[in-house]
Amino acid sequence: MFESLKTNPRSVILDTDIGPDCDDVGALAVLISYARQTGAPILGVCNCTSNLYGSAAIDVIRSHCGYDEFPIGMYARPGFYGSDNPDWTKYNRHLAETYCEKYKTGTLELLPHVSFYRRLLAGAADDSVVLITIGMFNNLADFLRSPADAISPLTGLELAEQKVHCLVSMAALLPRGREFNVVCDYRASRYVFEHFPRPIYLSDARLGGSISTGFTPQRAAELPGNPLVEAYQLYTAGREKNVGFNASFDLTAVQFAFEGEGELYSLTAPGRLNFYNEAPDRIPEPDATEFIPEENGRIRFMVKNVPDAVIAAALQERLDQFC
Ligand SMILES: [Ca+2]
Repeated sequence: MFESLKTNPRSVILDTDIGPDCDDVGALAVLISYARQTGAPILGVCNCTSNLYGSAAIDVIRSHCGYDEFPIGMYARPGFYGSDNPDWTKYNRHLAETYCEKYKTGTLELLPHVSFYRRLLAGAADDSVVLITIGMFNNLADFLRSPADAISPLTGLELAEQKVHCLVSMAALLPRGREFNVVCDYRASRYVFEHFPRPIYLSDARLGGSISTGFTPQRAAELPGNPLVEAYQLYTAGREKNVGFNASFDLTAVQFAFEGEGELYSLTAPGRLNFYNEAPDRIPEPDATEFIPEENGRIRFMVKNVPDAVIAAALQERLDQFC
């Protein structure tokens, strides 16, 4: 049985790509809503891209939601989904430049990703942390591979084994296919799925893709200066329909971490992810995954128990708390 954060309010670390899609902003707001309600503290939030606007957006959303006592980490290498592509800066640039004083004055404190994980986990009690990833796996893979250092005599894998209860991720496809968060750094993804020493629970891209949450343009006009609402408007601007609304991929992973199995979700039997190559003539290495049920497997996928509208309404209620 999955031990939800509502039942046992462990600390949470969120790892997000906050840029290529706007559901990361919604997921962070939902996390803060649940953290307040349950008392499960947010230990830290880490940006897995090289895009500084994303880190500033984390700061803006946490301030807006009134929960800013956690450190922010950031991928320490350049060139990974950075600020050079307009598709990755549709809303985070606006949030940074409009609302983030620390960004504007160059005083936003950011921990390099490996130190972020090592410091937070070294200081945590055993089995006390739930990791939630809603982006690529580069941060987590680098941390797991990290050797003992001045921060901790334990390796990354040993810290994860000792301090982390489980990993909840928005990633992969059930039963098989190529999914964005996995494909973007498939070597890192593979390392995590094959070596992460604790149970892994996945919200696959098909689960959240049909669950719509957001804010109508009319509502947005009534809520000027709300960075959460503006992120959704900017990200969806120019669409032919449903402007202001977006798929809820990342929000469902956060929701499951807190709600667990029950009214909304069940879990598949355990298994593992096998990497395969869908197009060996075009793709250099296996970057697609297929779920192989296996009695001693560490991975389970979430399954919806209720119609999309029920899950959407529960998520929307949490987003609306910050309007
Ligand atoms: Ca994401």
